[in-house]
Amino acid sequence: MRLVRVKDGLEQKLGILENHDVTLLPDRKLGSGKGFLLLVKQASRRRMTTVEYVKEVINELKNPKVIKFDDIISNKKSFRLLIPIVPSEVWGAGVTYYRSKQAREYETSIKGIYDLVYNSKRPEIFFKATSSRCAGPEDIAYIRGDSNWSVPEPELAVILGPKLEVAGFTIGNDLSARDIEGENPLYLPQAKIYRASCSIGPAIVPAESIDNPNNLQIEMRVYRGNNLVFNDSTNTSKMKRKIEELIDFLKKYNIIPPGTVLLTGTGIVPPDDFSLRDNDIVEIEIEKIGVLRNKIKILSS
Ligand code: DO4
Ligand code: MG
Repeated sequence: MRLVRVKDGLEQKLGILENHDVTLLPDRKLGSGKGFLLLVKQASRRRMTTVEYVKEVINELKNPKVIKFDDIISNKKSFRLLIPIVPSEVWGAGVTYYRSKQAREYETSIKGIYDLVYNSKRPEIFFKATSSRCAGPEDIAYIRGDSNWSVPEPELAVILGPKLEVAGFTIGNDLSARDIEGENPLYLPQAKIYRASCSIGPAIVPAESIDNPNNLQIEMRVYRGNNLVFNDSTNTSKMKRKIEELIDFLKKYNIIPPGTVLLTGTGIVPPDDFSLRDNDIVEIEIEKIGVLRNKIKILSS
């Protein structure tokens, strides 16, 4: 079972995606962008899993509205896919895969810092975005106008529940400017945090539906016109840190609001001469979650 958020005419609704059909939940509160969190809370009050509770909610619907997922993706009949959660905060973990460490060491002139963080007990955790800086599935995501070396970073995204437990999973794209990050590590916030630099979606999978998040296949494809210009894959089993370890460090001495999204780092980095261009299409696929697709545009100042 997967949860999606859908614009249905003027209304926003949470939908339950099973096979290729989406059952729209009529309760408006659930369409608000905090709907998944509300369901998790309601389920926990009833001592049920989120999946059990959602099944009960669907069974009680009289004349449920069921639509085709493909109609939403193709914007048919005034449906539109929305970001599945409106997160208060998005945080990122960095250098959690060997490939990321290697790429970071290549791009910087200050050698050794990424080797250090890869091997240290403390992970790299950074602030990535607020909801106003996020893009949803099928939306435009941006690269900075003052960067000549920008890349997508396909990452498993964890959604924290009311008790900051792992409540669900989705996909994140941690768009980053490698030239700005490489020039000076203190420029990291500028390399990472800007308008629509973080895309999230297309669906949320409740945590209990994924047996082992440390073994999920991730694939990224970049299309330029009709050409596939980059394609690579990895698996979350290659991550050096465990998800719980990253969450423990994120929570320590901090105030993390429920519904926060944590991006767990990238294990795919395009070749060093690759940069995203205007109108590229980035597709990130994670098994059991779906495909997050965005068109890329260059931000003007
Ligand atoms: O310090 C760089 C951040 C790296 C990153 O975002 C990643 O590994 O995913
Ligand atoms: Mg990243």
